[in-house]
Amino acid sequence: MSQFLDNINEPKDLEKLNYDQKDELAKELRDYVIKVVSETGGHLASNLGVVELTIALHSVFDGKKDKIIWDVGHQTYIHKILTGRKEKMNTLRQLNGISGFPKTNESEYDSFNTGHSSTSISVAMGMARARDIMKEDYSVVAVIGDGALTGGMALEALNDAGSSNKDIIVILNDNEMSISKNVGGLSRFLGYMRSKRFYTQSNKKIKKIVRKIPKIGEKLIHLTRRVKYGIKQLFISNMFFENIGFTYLGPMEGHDIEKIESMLKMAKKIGGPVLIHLVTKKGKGYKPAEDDPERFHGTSSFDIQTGNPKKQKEIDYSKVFSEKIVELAKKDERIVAVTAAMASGTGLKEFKKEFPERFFDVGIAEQHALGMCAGLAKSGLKPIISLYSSFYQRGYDQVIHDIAIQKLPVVMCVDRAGIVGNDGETHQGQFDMAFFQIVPNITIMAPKDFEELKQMLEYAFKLNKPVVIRYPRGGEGNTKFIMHSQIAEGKAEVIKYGNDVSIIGIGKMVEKAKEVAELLKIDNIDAEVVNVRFLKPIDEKQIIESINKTKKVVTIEDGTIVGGLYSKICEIANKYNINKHILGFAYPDEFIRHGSVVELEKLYGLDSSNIYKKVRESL
Ligand SMILES: Cc1ncc(C[n+]2csc(CCOP(=O)(O)OP(=O)(O)O)c2C)c(N)n1
Repeated sequence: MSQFLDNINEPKDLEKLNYDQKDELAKELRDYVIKVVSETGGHLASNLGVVELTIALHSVFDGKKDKIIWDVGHQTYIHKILTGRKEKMNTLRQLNGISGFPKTNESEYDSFNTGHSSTSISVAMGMARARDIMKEDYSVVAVIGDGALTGGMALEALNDAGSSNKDIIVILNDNEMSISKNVGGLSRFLGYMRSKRFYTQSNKKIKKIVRKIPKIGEKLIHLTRRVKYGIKQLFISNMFFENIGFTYLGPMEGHDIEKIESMLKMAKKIGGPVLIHLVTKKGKGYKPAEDDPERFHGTSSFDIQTGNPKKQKEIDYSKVFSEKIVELAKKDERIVAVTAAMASGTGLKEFKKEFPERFFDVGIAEQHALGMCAGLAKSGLKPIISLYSSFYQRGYDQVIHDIAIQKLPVVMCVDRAGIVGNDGETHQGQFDMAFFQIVPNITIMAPKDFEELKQMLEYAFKLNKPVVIRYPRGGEGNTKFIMHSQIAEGKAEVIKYGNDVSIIGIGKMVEKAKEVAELLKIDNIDAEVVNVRFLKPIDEKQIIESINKTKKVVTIEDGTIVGGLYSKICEIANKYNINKHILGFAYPDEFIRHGSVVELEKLYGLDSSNIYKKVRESL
């Protein structure tokens, strides 16, 4: 029983509560969200940090009419609970359940879909401009973390918004953390602002002075932006946000609902671009998350009492990468490693520990990270960068323009390639094979298991050119293949010879190819299994040899059907005038929703028993 939460079914219900009751509601919301995430897994620490802010936002704004855009969107669990999805929270991130990110098709209170970082201010600016052109009347609010503010897109948008004079409110949720501790000059600047507690100090001084001015009195505090700006400048030097055109309010304690509400109301009144700087605590109210906000940024299910995960993590691809890259860097001091705010997720934390001066976390800045790798490579070092597949989308031009055209030896590791599962459509890594494949000068590899990843990493540095190595999330419990023939550029590996059907797999799907071959064997169907290893350059010779001798060709990949392995094999067959039906198993040309990887593989017919059935039927 939750005294207040039980009676909140929509934001309007907040009107009935006074501030003490809202504080109680905040406690109940925290307990509820901890309970939910302890079972479903998800982004806990970020949500615990925005409880008061979310209550205040829904108290001041009309979420159906006004537009609240949540940057990244991983911090919207409280928002979901307050906007009619309380009862569905136990389905969070599960197949057919509610998403872990805002979804416009889930609720009219979700005004924009997010998932990738740093988009909110751009979107808000678009909405504000549309509102004014269409002569409509609503507020536009972007809620952005200090981590997300390190992304180039956010800075581009700030630059535009500052000079626009548009009514837009940016709420900077500053908890000093990205996933790990936030980095960079901007983060240092925010730290400086926080330490000064400018707003409270200057605000008191301003009030004192203003009250002394005859006749004008109190009202002046709220009156015009220009006056306020001028007065503030008397006390605050180095006002970055003010200087680029924002009215800056803050920094302010971000867990005081009453204060946040009054600040929001003030921002509405002031008009023009306003930035409210709130200082919050990531993980607030749950000791294990306060003590280790990084681990509780995104967590699997855990025990509430201890905070310990219910399932201990086994070795996975990121860990294998982590160990191997440290081993290689010990032997070659020209190896340097780069990440864009994902040191722990990608497994680069160990590298950082071992070689702090050869490790660079540039913040949520994939474009800069890749551009910087080009510079490192051009100047004689051997950069390796690890980003998640879906975040390479951000740095695509840097891959083409800065790295590939100049054939610079950058090793680009694509972690979370293929379907990642519960984070859903914004995070699925289904496109990388398609978008890397069309770029000239790049070698693309995908290991079939952990051992092959190690070999590929070693090999990649020898190639002395742009290399992509893609591997999936997890990998625990996957087949460990016995066979590991030596890697050679553009050479596939035949795992099993056969005469009836050629099954060509890539990366983790080679395991499925092997399982399908074993199932077909029971029916006396003799399958050949090819581990293609290199999507580019692809082993045309081996592929032609294999498909020429069998009756049927099957491709299996964990990416989109458009432009990946299947497309490549069709191209080869056409090029050499081989007229054979090619059965492609891949994800369809659509965005793949959330659910566990196993469930999604089943749903899209990519589990071995379905592939076997379909191949059997087709023969
Ligand atoms: C383009 C992109 N790169 C990386 C990520 C992974 N990511 C998700 S949340 C996050 C940190 C966000 O930090 P902040 O904005 O400060 O929010 P907080 O969780 O601290 O509240 C990162 C790096 C992402 N979502 N999008």
